[in-house]
Amino acid sequence: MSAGTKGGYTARDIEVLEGLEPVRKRPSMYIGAVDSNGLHHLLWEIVDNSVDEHLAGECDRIVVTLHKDGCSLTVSDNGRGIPVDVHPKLKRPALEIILTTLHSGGKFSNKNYAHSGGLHGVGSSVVNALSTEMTATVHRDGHEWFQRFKAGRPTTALQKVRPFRGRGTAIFFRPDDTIFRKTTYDPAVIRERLEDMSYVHGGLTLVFNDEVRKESVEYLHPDGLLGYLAKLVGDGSKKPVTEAVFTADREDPQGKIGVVLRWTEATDEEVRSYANGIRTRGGGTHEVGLKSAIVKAVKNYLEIHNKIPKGIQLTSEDIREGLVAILSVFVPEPMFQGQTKEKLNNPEITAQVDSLVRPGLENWFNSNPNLADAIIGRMVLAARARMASRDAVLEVRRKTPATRRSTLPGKLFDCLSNRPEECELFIVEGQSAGGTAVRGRDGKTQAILPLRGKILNTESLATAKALVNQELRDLLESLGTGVGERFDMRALRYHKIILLMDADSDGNHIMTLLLCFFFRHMRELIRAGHVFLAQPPLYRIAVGKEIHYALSDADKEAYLATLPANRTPEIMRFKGLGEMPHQHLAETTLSPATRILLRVDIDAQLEADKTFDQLLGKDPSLRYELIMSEANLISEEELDI
Ligand code: 0RA
Repeated sequence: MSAGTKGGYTARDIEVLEGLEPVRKRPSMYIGAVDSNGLHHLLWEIVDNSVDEHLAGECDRIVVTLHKDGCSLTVSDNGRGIPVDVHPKLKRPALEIILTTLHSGGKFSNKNYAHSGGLHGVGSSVVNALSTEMTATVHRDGHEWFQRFKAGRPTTALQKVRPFRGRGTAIFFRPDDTIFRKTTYDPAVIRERLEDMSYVHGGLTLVFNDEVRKESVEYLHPDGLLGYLAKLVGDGSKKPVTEAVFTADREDPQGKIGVVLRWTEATDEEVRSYANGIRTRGGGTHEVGLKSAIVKAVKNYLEIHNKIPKGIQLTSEDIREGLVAILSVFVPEPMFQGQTKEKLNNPEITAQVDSLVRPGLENWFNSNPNLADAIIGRMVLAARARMASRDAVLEVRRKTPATRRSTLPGKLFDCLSNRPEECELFIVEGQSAGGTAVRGRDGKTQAILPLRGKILNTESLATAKALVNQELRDLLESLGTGVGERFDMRALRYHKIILLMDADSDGNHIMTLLLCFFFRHMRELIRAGHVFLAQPPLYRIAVGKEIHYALSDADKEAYLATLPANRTPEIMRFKGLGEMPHQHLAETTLSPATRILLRVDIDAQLEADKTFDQLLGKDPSLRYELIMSEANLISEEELDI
């Protein structure tokens, strides 16, 4: 930890803007939404303030504690402590002003690039406004200080509690359950974010105490991004092409950029980017700069050394295949874009990243020719594989009658409506199940796509190769969005895409392959909440006139146990969807009035990543076991009734 306080701070530096009523009136304007994301946003706002202290060189440890109730939290740090001196005009302590007004805090208005994402210091008062209770405990100026708040208003004055030698801040808050739909925090989400932060802010220790589950973890990675890359490549799922890692760093008044990368034998490309410490899953201008710098550096190197492979046109995709890269930038005023604010939109950063990475990478190649040759060999292989799969695609095209081309696939039973919001696509397995579904559906809004052939395991395939598979191509044509670079969510023809498979191991396998395809190649669909699992019943149990459907054996047993001894149930087991009377399928699984759908959700993305690797990666025995025990991708709370 570096010592010394940059520039004296006084309460005068705080520019007061307004009170907190607007925040309670329109919370979503400040935190995005009052859903689980918004709830977690509160925590990130508080943590970001502590991270700012770290970036100022004043704090090296942040502790997040989730209390027993599962919804209240304490965030503490060993920074300078929130200032407690009295504002000369407002005659109130700085701490109280910081936590009760929408302000631009003094330390944030000096255009210091070193602040984290969030709301640049307005954050903690927003959290206060949306909490039934908040307390601040500050160690500073030789004392412990304390103040309590309710819904953004002080309920005590700032108290000088006792003499105290250390320094730091602890903020406790309990989100307001009259504002949030659900106030319980997800420990997996918290852990993932804190772990990410520990890599991006190398040297900062982040601790998570989960008092609900009585668990505690500590994240510290002094070697920062390099450690992150080692983790991404080192778990055995990706074989590196060379041992060498390329790194580049720059820090100047305009910002800070860090890059680490290496090539692997994997057939996908994995770029993780961050802006001001926040993961930018949607990429953005910084990622564009990185990708184009890499491509240009490789092309320049090939040209200068006369190494352009003969008869092969290397595309950008070939060059970046197998690449694993981590990019972290800090900019003075980050602009985030997109529905989930996960895309960086600062135009100036593209050229800054490019000018760091391009010459650096060329240099790296020039001074390590053997390594450069190995990496280029990898790219040539990628190009060959691509050309082979393109030929395969053209082959299938030629066999398809011209009239069907670029229209909907012949086996799709489309619905009449062309309003995507109300349209649903059921993907079913096999012709007979397809027949049942077609008879049971509401033809106005429900379309059926029966899959007849095998679905390719696309876990480790580039998208172009995945689409050699006829079934996946039919699926894609039905959806209408296109894929990869050309993916366009606005063209989506159905807002609900529902996987309807038999409740047996084959059905599970197909479902997993489809989920894998969506996850690896059309992740936006899952993220936007368009992908669902249907839940067809396994049993129909009739007791007199009363009908009960059971989803599983356990479900059946549980129901039978509730029956009085004198009733004899009539139990029917559905062997498969194909053998189910279509009326039964309609009332249990298809009809929006009576069905229950599970929405597929990626809460902790890392977890999901791992699950698919395990499911569809190398080891087939592991795979089977996991499929049977079901991927943990499904949030049962997200019910659509
Ligand atoms: C305003 C000014 C200074 C520090 C902080 C706020 C501060 C805020 C938080 C929130 C959580 N932990 C925090 N630690 C510090 C600078 C104070 C100075 O110059 O001494």
